Amino acid sequence: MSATRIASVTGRRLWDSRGRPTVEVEMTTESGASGRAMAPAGASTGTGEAVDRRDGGGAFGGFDVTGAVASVNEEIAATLRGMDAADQDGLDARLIELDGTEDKRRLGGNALIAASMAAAHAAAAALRMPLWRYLGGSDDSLLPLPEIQIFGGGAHAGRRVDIQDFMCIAVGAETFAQALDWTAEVYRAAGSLMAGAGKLRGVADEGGFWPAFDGNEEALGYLTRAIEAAGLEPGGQMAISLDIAASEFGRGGVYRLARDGRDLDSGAMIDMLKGWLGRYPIVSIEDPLAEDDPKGLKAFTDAAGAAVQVIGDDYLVTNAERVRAAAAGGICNAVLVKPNQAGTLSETRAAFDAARAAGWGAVVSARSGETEDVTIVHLAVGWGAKQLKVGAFARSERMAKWNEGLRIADALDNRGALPPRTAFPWGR
Ligand code: 2PG
Ligand code: MG
Repeated sequence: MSATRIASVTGRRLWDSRGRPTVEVEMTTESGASGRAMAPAGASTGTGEAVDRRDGGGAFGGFDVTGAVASVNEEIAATLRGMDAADQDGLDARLIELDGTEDKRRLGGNALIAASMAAAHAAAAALRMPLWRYLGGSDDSLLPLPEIQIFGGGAHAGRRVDIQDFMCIAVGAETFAQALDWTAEVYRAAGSLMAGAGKLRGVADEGGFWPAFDGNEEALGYLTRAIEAAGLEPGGQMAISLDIAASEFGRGGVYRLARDGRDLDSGAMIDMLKGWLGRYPIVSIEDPLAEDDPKGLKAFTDAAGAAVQVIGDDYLVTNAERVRAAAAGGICNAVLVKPNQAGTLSETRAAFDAARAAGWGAVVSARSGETEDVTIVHLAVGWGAKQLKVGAFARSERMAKWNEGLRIADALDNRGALPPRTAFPWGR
């Protein structure tokens, strides 16, 4: 008997934060340890992502996953049984080979990522280690700097505004706990400002306030005022981070800003964003141009990338090859790392390693459709990723992750210290 040899693999259908079916995989080892993981789901997806297997048809809007769960219980279980849960690379390679498609659509990216992450949980449990430590963490590991949504938008808020995520980053915080304390105050202040202006309409998919704004830029004014109202110095202590998610409203070099009632070409988009950089304390911008506009992405990075983090999400889709090519071409300077975009943990790790090798930033990220699964927090700490994006400071699928970070912090010698400011583009 080997402690980490896989004895059983079970798939089940559970529900995600949007009330849609999702896949959970539970894996046991011969020593009786078990681990489980659930697949998240995106709404603003890049075209190069691993594809979830969904049933289609009338039930649950076509989002049902009985086929993906069957993939787990039949082919995946039969293949993984007897393999070593601690051999992540070997096991993921078998999963990729078994699926046999370019984008994992046969067995389903949702089935594969849940199985791949469940193996890491099972191996860690069999070795009696917390997952973050099993993944490479040590007593002096650092916690990632949180990037936290205050207003939602885009595909996560019925396109009420075009821009998708208005977030804040506690650039002046020294510990993970302090970053959360400050963010809690900003989130509260933003809610009060919205209520005072008669604009409070509940929350969007990731828990950020529903963006009842008259234009995209109005949200930036509110966010800056919320930082001030929380008693924090905009830029010095709390800065702004945006996910433009431009692939959602830009195609073929035309960007249709429905909320502002205008169409921009790539150059005008860049000018608009540069204007925002001049007027608001923004330190990070994700997907400023669309995935089909690498020239625009490069032009933006050339213009702003020395001072601002430019994150590729839809264009890079957590793919190591794409990260290497984009780094060589100077197309952005950081990558969003989403395990389910890649489809297995080892491919996710490869994309993260490629970013590190290029001297890039890397932000481990949740999806807009989430669950109580906290694997990404362990990945960020264990791998030494310096940033974590999880959505807002509300809704338990988000808070589960922030709270898990606080628990991990308690186990560390430094009690949850963040990387020094000089580790980030805005501190250099
Ligand atoms: C993103 C994510 C999270 P989605 O675009 O970065 O905000 O959204 O999961 O819908 O792709
Ligand atoms: Mg994004």
